[in-house]
Amino acid sequence: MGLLRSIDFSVITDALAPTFAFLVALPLIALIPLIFFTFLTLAVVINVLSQVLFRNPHRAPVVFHFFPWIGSAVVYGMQPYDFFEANRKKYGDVFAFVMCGRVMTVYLGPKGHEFVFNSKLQDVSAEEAYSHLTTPVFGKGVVYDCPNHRLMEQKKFAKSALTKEAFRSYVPIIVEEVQNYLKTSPYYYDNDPKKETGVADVLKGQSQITIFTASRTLLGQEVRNKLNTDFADLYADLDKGFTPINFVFPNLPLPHYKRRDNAQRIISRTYMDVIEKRRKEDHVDSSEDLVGALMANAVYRDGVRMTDQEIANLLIGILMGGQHTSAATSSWYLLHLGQRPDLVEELYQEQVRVCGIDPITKELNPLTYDHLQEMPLLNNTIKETLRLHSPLHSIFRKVMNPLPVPETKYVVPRGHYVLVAPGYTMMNEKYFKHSDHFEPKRWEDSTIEKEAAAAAATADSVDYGFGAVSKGVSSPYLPFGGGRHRCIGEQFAYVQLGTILACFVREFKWALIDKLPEVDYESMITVPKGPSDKIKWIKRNY
Ligand code: X2N
Repeated sequence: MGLLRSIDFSVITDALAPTFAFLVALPLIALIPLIFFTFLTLAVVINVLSQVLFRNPHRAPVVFHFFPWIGSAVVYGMQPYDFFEANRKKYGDVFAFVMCGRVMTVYLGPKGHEFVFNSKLQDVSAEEAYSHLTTPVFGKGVVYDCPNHRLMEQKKFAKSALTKEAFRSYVPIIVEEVQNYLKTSPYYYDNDPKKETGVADVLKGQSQITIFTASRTLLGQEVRNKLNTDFADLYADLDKGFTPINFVFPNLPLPHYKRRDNAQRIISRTYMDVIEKRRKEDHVDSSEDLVGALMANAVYRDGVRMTDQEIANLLIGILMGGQHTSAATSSWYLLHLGQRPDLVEELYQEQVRVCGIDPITKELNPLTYDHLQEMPLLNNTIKETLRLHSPLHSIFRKVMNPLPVPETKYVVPRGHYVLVAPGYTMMNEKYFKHSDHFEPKRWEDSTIEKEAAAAAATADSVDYGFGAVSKGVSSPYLPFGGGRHRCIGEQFAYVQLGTILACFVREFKWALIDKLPEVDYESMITVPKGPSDKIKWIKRNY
């Protein structure tokens, strides 16, 4: 026994301890993924069984999905229109799908437009669907972070800056901004007067042109001048907060969320400084730009005045909305026209016919707002681009009260969402012949498209507080939505997009380098997927 006692076992156990510890721990370490996969498998099995076993006759059929919570998010997120088409074939125009914990009831086609855009205010809510995404980007108290009656008046205030007179003053400003950009941009003349041809990255170029033209016309020279400084980087930070990930996960403790919040504070502070400076200098002109109009008019019907912070936040929201949509749409029309040099020539001839050539300088006369109203091919090019590339592929509302789905026995329960996709209808062979062809002339007089759109538009109108909008929203062509949330930017968009296109047609001939790019549905707006969004341009010498 003495011998045993004298041997120091601790030497042995110390040496073996780590191995023992590992051996003991091994099942523990393996245990965690084991638990996880067991749980996941169980969740999947329960989820699958529940879909197979239970079918609630009062609910729209739910698209089959393996994973709870995620649901069909990935297949929807990558190709929403294919997803809609595949499920329309299985279930018809009304079906539901799970997307990141939300149950979305889709109603496709013109009846779906009516169902979602004209549902009663108390039954569906855009604020509940969008505010978590838009409020951190725009700021508080505006758009979807206020009662709907306030939004209706904010839209009225903003529209007071979007008059014909305002547009008349915006056209030469947009021309100047585009020409200045083309002269200096590395994608175009790159400050080299001898440069006659080059390759341009369309989406990047149009994003720049859009922000310069929209800021200069709507926010004025003070803000436009800041875009040449590192202030522009703040827009990029804010922009990165406006993505589908933020729609799914609105606030994560990640750097890009902090940069978004920081950018919102600095940009809105900058806009408030401009407002205070103009007020101090007694320079408040409601017809100068959007800033002037809001400073002069932003008093609600009940006498409450919008604060400077709210005015600044509304400016951020409007410019953010207009930025993505116009940058995408002008990118798409340049890319489509890159395959149609015949149309570019006809657009040039339209410029010559409508604006005329100065007999002395032999140059085209400067473009005016009134000229734009006389250019059917130019405007139909924009119209056709929006038909094929509706900037928003899905519009959502949260259901606040049980919502019966017309012509079905389904009721959408409170807490679910409804989804409408005018973009799907506009690309449907049933409503547009050769729907996948880019054909601006389909909108010329005496075509069925023109009549269909006109018929829907003549239906009587209704005023939600920001001007008359068409009551009927069952037109197959609704790129600007409908109902109380209808877009107020349509006229501005046509002036901005029309002027930019006229500048390009006068300055260049161009062609696609590659084939037409795929559509990237994974960003907020349907943008061309790089890197094939390039054009080769040549300076037009006559
Ligand atoms: C994770 C596929 O990507 O595997 F801006 F004053 C200003 C627009 C809101 C779009 C929501 C979800 C996509 C999941 C993909 C103003 C001018 C507006 C109107 C799944 C794997 C903003 C969210 C996009 C869900 C699609 C809200 C805009 N006129 N601008 N998996 O707009 O009006 C404004 C209004 C929204 C969305 C989505 C996925 C007024 C993936 C891949 C990944 N969507 N999305 N505006 N998904 N994956 C605006 C409406 C307002």
